[in-house]
Formats: sequence, structure tokens, C-alpha cells
Amino acid sequence: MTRRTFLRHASYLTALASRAARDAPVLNPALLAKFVDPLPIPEVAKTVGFRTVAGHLSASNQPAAKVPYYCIPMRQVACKLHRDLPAARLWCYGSTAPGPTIETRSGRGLLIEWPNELPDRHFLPIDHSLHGAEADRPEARGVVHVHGAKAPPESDGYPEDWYVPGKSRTYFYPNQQEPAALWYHDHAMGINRLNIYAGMFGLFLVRDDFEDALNLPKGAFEIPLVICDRLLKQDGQLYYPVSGDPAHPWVPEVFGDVMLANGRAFPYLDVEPRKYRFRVLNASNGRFLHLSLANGQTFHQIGTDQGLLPAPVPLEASHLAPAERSDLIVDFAGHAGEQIVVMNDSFAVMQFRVRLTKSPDSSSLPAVLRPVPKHQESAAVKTRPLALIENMTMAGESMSMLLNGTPWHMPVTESPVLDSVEIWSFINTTDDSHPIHLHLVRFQILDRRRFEPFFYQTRGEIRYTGPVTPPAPEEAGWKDTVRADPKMVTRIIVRFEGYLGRYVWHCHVLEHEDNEMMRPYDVIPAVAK
Ligand SMILES: [Cu+2]
Repeated sequence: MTRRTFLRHASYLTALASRAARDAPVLNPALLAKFVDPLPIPEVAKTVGFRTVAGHLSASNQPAAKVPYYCIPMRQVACKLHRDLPAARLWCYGSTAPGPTIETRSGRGLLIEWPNELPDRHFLPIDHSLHGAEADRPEARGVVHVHGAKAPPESDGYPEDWYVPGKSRTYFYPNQQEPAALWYHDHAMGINRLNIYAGMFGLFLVRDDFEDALNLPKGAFEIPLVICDRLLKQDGQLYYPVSGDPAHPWVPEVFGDVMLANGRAFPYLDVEPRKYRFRVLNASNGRFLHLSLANGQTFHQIGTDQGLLPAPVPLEASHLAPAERSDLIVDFAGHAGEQIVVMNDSFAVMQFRVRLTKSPDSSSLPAVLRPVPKHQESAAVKTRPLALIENMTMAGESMSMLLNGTPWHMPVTESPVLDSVEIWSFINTTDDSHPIHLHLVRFQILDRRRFEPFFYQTRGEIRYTGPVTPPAPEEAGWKDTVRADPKMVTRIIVRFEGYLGRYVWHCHVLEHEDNEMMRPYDVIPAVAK
């Protein structure tokens, strides 16, 4: 058996996980002083020169052209996560987690070399019974994926294309896509959850003249905000929970109680009483964020995963599944002197300290942003019903989560034709919400609708039990990750643009992804008539 399924009782697992957490010397975040560290701002990545893209002919029609060239190594570093804690061991890109922010323009290609300079041994608990993480595999494997990038397959970071310390890869990102907050992260088969938990992620911002002309807050007033949760040991080191079964340490989900914003626990940011733009990313392994401001203040969402919305959406809370992004405008005018806590549900994440004075604010919040032409359902050449399944035995002892009922190693079952439009219909029979991400493409959410899972599983037919629900206004733009809610059918419509070749689609709860909730897919040429 090359790929393992886990036959375990969910409550048994949860009990084991919580006992393991109790037994471990986990830090109580209530004991950490809040809002004593300034919010770090990741540095902007610097080029180390210009190179031709000759080695990436399939992706460039100008092989002799020289493009910016970056070199960002994977490294082990020691970083302070909080003023009162010793530095924590992290794995990251460059020297911080998040790594340096890539800043680029639509249509301006760039090359990034990603050397693996990690130590040979992992410091988080590998589960060798997971497919792709067998004991004969090297521990410190890495491969980089730019989430949301329309990149050729050889530069997309295929999970099995990992490489070991001492090796390197150079990937070409054509950036032939609209402005958006993309992000880069590790994607190594079977240990992805551990590498990202260790700190291997960063932002990749694409801009263009159209967006510039909107006169949104920029420079010091545009703040990247990468939020994730972690468990820490008493000594400030990362703690990754284990099942309690040494042969199978995998746990189905990880939820930390220490919230990190740009890699710092419960930081603060001094702001002026004026408009700010926040580029928010949920980089958590499994936590869904519900961010709000403790003073009840509303704000506006202007963009989602793949760029600007048609118009700003006023919100009191921003809901982000793992890997989703929101582009927010917060106006602190009228709040001079206030201290405003950013909450996730009822827990603090960070604090804004609004100064008494401001510099002139000439930025805008336009009433109209960027048109999002709707894909028509009639344009779809195919609808794929894709069940999300958590297999349970009669005794309720199953624990394997699958896409389309199919494990990773099976032959490809989704092969859309290049430039064709398809509807993918995620039939979520499980009790969990799964953020489903497709590489290469952007898509639109059509709708969600409650159905009867038992009837579906026993009869193979969908019996709807609720009304058709359109996406929320803040989701009604270009997306690359969609919440497939429990007991709902979630439909997306996708044009498979860009490149032919092998990509993946997967759940972005990283513990699910590492344990079978990922599948390859192929973009294929149209058959000549
Ligand atoms: Cu999932």
C-alpha cells in the first residue's frame, strides 16, 4: 500500500490530541503581555540582477528578454515571536516568516531561484505513514508554490517535485494576470503542513496601472497582514500536536491559541486617523478567521483572492478560510487617540493605536472598482460532480478524507480542455468546511445549496433541502479558493486558461491536504476535429 488511510475514531483522535496538548508544556497565551511588540512589516524582496528566460521557453514568447531575477533561500532561522519569549526556531524564506514580499506588475515576468538551505533533519513530527512522507524519504524536502499564480506547470511547484538541502530550482512567473495578493508557500508532499507551520510562506503582490489610478491608500498606508495561529511551548518554540500514537502522529486539524500577525504574537500598529489598505492573508493550517474591530467599526472589502471586487463591500467582519485573502480599507478618521483591538471571534489578534494627528489623506475609496464579467453557466462545456468524503466505518471509525472519492496516487480524473469553461460542483458530505483551491486558474462562485448527505451516499442522488444561496458580495469576485461548507453543494465556474499540463487541486486545511485531500489534474489540448 503506497498510500495509507487512517481508521480511527474521530473523538478518540480528538481526545488523544487534547491529551497530548495537555501533557506538552504548552504556553498559556493569557500569560503573554498583549500589544507590546510593533507589527513587523516584511521587507520587499530585492532583485539580484536580470536574466533571460531562455530556460522557460514554454512560458515566454520572448526567450531573449531579460527579467528581474530574485534568489530567496529556504532557511532555518531563530526569530522572536514575542518580546518576552526567547527566539523560536523557524523554517522560512530569507530570514523572516513571512518571507520577503515580492512586488511586481501585471505582465512583467520574473524569475525566482529558491535554494533549499535547510538543515537535513526536520524539527516537527513527520508522519511516515502518510503517502509521500515514507521513512526512506529525506526529511527536509521543499518545493515552492505561488498560490494564485498563473504559472507554467514546471514552475508551479508540483508536490512531488520537492528537492533536498544543497539543491535549488529557478521558477519563472509570467504574471500575465490581474493585480492580486498572491502568496508563496511550501508544497512538499506529505510534510506541507509542517513546513508551512514552521514558517515557509510570504506574500506576492501583483499591481497594474488600472489599480494605481484608483488612488487607494499606498506606501506607508498599505499594510500587509499575514495572520496565522500557532501553539507554543513554554520556552517559546513552536509546538505541533501529535495524535499520541507514535506510528501515526498525524492529527486531523491543528488550532493554535497564539495569534501571529506578520510573525509576531499579539502586536500593535501605530496608525494615523485616516484611511489604510490592509492586504490580509489567512496563513493558518486549519483555522477559519472571523476578523472584526472591537469598537464595532465597519470597514470595506475591496478585493478578494484574485483581485478587486466590482465595488467596495461594507463589512463588520471579514471571514477568511485558510489561504483566502481579503483586501480591506479601514478608515481611522474620527478615531484619533483610540486603541482598537482586532478580534478573531472573541480573541485578540492585534491592536491599532490611532495617533492624534495625521498627514494629509488624499487617497480614495472609489464607489466603483474593477468590473468582474460574469461567467455564464451556458458557457460551461462540462459539469463535474466532485464529492468531498470522510470515510467512516459502521462503528464510526474512519478517518480518511478524499476528493472525488479518489486518493492521490490514482490516475487523473479531471482533465479540462485548455480555454474551456467548466462547472465544478463540490458535494461536501462531511461535517467540516473545506477550503478548496485549484492551481493555475481563477474562478467565480455560482452558489451553495444544502442537500441530504445520507441520501446521496446511499442512493447516489442529490436531494436538495435548502434554497440556492448566491455567494456573499465579498466573495462575488475572482477567487482561487472557495469554502465548501458542510452538507452543502458548492458550485464554481472556471475557465482553464494559461498553460497545458499537470496541476493540482486540494483542500487548504493543510492536515487534510497532507492526508489524501489533494488530487492531480491535467489541462489538455482540444482534440483536432
Ligand atoms: Cu479539508
